[in-house]
Amino acid sequence: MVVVFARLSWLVLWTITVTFVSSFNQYSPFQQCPVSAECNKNITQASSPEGTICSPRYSHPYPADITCTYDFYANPGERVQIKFTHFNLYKSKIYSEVNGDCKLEDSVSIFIYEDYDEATAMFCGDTLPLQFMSANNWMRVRFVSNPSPGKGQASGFEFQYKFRKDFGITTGLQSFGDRNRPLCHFTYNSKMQKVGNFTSPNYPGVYPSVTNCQYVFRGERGERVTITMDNFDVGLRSETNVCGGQNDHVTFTCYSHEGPDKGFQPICGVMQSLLTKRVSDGEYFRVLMTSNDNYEHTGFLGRYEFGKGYNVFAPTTPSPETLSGRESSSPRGPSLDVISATLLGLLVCFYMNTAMS
Ligand SMILES: [Ca+2]
Repeated sequence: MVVVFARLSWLVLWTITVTFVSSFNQYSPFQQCPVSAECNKNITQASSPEGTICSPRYSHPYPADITCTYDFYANPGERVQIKFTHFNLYKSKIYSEVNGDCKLEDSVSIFIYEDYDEATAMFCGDTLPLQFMSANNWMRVRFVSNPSPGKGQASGFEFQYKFRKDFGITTGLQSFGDRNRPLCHFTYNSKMQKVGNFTSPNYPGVYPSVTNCQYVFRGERGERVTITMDNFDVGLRSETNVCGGQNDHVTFTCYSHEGPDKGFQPICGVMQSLLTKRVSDGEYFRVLMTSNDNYEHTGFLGRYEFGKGYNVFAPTTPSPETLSGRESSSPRGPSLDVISATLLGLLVCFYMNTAMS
C-alpha cells in the first residue's frame, strides 16, 4: 500500500513537472521551436489554443527548396491572430526594398479564404511584418524557400499565434450572439469608466478584412460623449473620393437603430487626431468600423470621454468645411446660422421702425 502511494506521489510530481516544462516551452521566446519541428501543421483551437511556430531548423538557417504550410482552425466566430517575433528571410540580388516584390523571393504568405488560393499578404526580406488577423475562423500561413543556393545566413522566422474571441479589442464589454458566438460589439458605460481607450480590431496590427465592429457608449443622464482617434489610418480614399460605401470607413451615430445618422459624415483615409473629434448630442453614441475585402491598414487608437456641461453652440469640430463633421443644419437644435438670421431680422425691423417714425 505504501509502495503504491509512493508511486502515485511520484506520478503526480512527474505530471506537474512535465506540465510546467511544456507550458514554459510553449510560451517563452526562442525556446519553443525544436529543431525537429514539423513543417506542415494543422492547428485547431481545441488542441492548441496558442503557441509558437518557427521556420525549419530555427534559429539556424532554414534549408533551401522547402514549402511549409500551417493551417489554423478557430472555433466558429473566433479569429486567428499571428504576431511575428523574428523575421529574416534570404534576399536575392534582384530584390529591391523599394518595390518590395516578394513573388520571386523566399516568402511567408497569408491566406484568409479557404476557397480562394491567392495570398492576402506576402512578406519577404527582413522587415518584421505587422500583427495579422484572419477574416473568419480559418487562416493559412505558407512559407516557401526557393532552391537557389547561398542562403546560409538567413535565420528564418518565428511567430506566435492565438485564437481570439475578442478580435484583439481589450477594452469594453463584449456582446455575444446565437450559440454564444462572439461579436465585434463592445459597450462602454459611463458608470464603469468616464475616460478610456478603444481600438480597431487587432490594433496596432492590421485590422482584419470583411469585418464590422461596433463600439457603443452609454453615458448617464445629461452627459455627452467625446470621441477622438489617434493614428487614424483606414487606407487611402478611392479615386471617386467617396468616404463610406465600399471603402473602409468609420461612422458615428446618436441612434441605437440601423441606418446612418445624417448629422455625422463618415470618416476614412488617413486623418490627424484633431480632425477625428466628434461629440454626441446626448448620452448615447455609437461608432461603427467597416472593412472591405482588400488593402487593410492599421485602423485607430480611439479615446472616449463622458462629460457634462458642453456648450451646445460650440462647434464639435474645429472647421466644419474641412473636417466633415456635424453639419450646421442639424435638425436637433438651433444652429449658429439660425441665430444669426434671427438677429439680422431684428436689426432690420429696428432700422425700419426707426426710419418710419
Ligand atoms: Ca480595405
